[in-house]
Amino acid sequence: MHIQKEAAMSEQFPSDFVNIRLDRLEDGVWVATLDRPAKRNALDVATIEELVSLFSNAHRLGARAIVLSAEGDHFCAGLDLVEHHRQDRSPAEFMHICLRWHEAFNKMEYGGVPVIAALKGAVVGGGLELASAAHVRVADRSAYFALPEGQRGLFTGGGATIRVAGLVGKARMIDMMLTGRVYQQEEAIEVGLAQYLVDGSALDKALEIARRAAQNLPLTNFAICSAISHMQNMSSFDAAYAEAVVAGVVNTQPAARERLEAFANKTAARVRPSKPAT
Ligand code: 1HE
Repeated sequence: MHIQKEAAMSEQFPSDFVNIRLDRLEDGVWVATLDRPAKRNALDVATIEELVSLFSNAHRLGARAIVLSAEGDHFCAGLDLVEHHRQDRSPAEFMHICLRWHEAFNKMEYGGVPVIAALKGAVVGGGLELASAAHVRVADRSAYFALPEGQRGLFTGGGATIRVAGLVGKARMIDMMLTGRVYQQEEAIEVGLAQYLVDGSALDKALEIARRAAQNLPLTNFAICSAISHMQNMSSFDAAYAEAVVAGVVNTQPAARERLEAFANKTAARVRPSKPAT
């Protein structure tokens, strides 16, 4: 009975999505594509609910890694400003909107499934908040990063004060908001907004990273893509304790025995310096 219910749920998921397209590839790699290019993938209420559903269910439904991509020339233009303008929300209503953003982005960051963002064009406002909840960010040469809220009479509400400040430091975030400063290309990498800059397609590189990550054991990836974030929220003393507990569980998992045996037998790959760029 229970199994039937689960199966029915997984069949439905995510057939009711409108603004996100989901392609499940081989080996549990999923590609989730923001699919509202006519609105530059602006995040309206419906899209945020789809993100909550996607990232709440992905681990349970067998995703081993997720590439977060976008249709059109731009990754994401942030909060749907037209919807926000038309709705004329009260402070309490907008607070609850922000709480749903946090639900979506927390499920993404703490959900235990590696999320690799493939970035292009505008990665701005709430779009940068979304990207900063991913575990790895890959930018192509068209990608540019900004927090235009300051100029629009707004403030960030989707976690930028935590995640963007965490990536670039509070001084840079304050400057971005006060002046509308835009980061792109090598400078964006230098300040920590993305970890990879590619001449070709960010999606191809993100897929390569996702496929590689998906080869790790799921419990190991769960720890990497959940425990590290949780531990940043703890005192060093408590984080060290939590690390020991997580390592106790992960480092003794039966599935790891084969990999340890291969190392002991000298059949496993050794860690070597990467090849110098040619
Ligand atoms: C939008 C949005 C949007 C585009 N909400 N509809 N974010 C921003 O301040 C970014 C606002 N957007 C832009 O600066 C530009 O639109 C872009 C640089 C992203 C793209 O420029 P462009 O020239 O390719 O497109 P466009 O002509 O400006 O817009 C095309 C359509 O997308 C148009 O709709 P149309 O029906 O008139 O064709 C735009 O209205 C629509 N569009 N961006 C709604 N953001 C939880 S707090 C989070 C705080 C924030 O994120 S504040 C938002 C910051």
